[in-house]
Amino acid sequence: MSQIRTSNDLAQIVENAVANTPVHDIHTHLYAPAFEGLVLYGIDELLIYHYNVAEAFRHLDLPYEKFWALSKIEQADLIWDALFVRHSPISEACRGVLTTLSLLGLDVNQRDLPALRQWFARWKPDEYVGHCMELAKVETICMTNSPFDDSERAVWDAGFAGDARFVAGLRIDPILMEWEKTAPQLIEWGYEVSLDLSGKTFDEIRRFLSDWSRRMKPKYVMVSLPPHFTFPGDNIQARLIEQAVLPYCREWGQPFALMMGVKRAVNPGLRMAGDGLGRSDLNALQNLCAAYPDNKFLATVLPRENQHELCVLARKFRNLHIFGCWWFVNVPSLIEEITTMRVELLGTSFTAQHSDARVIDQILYKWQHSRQIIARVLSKKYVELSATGWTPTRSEIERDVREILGGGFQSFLKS
Ligand code: FIX
Ligand code: ZN
Repeated sequence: MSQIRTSNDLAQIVENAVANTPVHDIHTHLYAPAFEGLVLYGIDELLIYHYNVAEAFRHLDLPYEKFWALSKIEQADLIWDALFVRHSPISEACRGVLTTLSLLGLDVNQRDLPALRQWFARWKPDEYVGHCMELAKVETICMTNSPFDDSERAVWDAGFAGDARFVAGLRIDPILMEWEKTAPQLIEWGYEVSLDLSGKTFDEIRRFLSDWSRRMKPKYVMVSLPPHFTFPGDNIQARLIEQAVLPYCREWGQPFALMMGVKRAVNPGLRMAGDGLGRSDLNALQNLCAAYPDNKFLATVLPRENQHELCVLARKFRNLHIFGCWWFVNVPSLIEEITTMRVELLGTSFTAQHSDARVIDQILYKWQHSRQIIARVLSKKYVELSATGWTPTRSEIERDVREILGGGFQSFLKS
């Protein structure tokens, strides 16, 4: 067994392992190139990412609707001016744009937006997706796929041939969060459901999900939930989960992914940038894991205040796999805190990060920033381990890193 001697050696090995292990990005809003218009890339898309929109409006003094009426290029110009020219781009989202450009080999110091636009114009989407995945060392990307999205559905209807780099995740928010709007849609598509959940409703929702499962072959079914979500309960949402979603998941062997704690449209004028967060009641997740040992659950939570409780829940339930530092906790100080806590409470049995990228280029910065932090956290832990006399080998470290960068998630899917 090759022994690693000093803490510097150890840090170097961890850094290399974390930097070079290909990741499975298990939750994104990215699409395979075949989805054409849904594939976002380039400097303007990077600038108008909703994280930047929210930050820019702290400096812009035009009405929201005037901003939305502008072209993407005009919106990007305003954001560039507000966040990069008039102030230093030191927020995580702004730094992310610069890390991305720099990893693409561009000179950010020129502060030359037209030149950046020219550079991106030469790329074709398919080549560019491959280029970003290679640079970011991302092996597979899990999309967020909604049968309720008209432009996306058209691609599935046309018979999407599949793309080995992309896997599907079946999104069901419209069913669980907006049943009154969704039921008529399902009826129109030929499913015999009723607003009051009577008759064949649950069977028919399962049939709907199964039909889409055959098409999409999703790895899991997912929903984002508000802070007030409770389970069990005498409400439509809880009954749909209990009698349609969970039986479907058991039948297809798919985990149910809960992304908890989002408060939609706190400021509707900001559109997608207007969502906030609120502390969630994780008893709901505990009740699900305890009552349904034959179901598998994936979970990530938005509020910092829920992170510790989530770790403890994962210690109690092996049918729960926790993942990622989602959205407002995907900032360096909190990634470090959350990842440290997870390692201390769960060892390596969690998935450290997902990108949530919407623009393909973002996988560059999101993974680069997170990898640096994950490496730092792990190095510290292996040094502490060595102090006991248990010296980790290079292959043990590489195995562990594979586990927290997607390998553990894949084993969980197979379990
Ligand atoms: O619900 C989700 O999947 C969220 O990640 C998104 O709705 C959110 O807009 C986002 O992009 C966060 O990173
Ligand atoms: Zn997301």
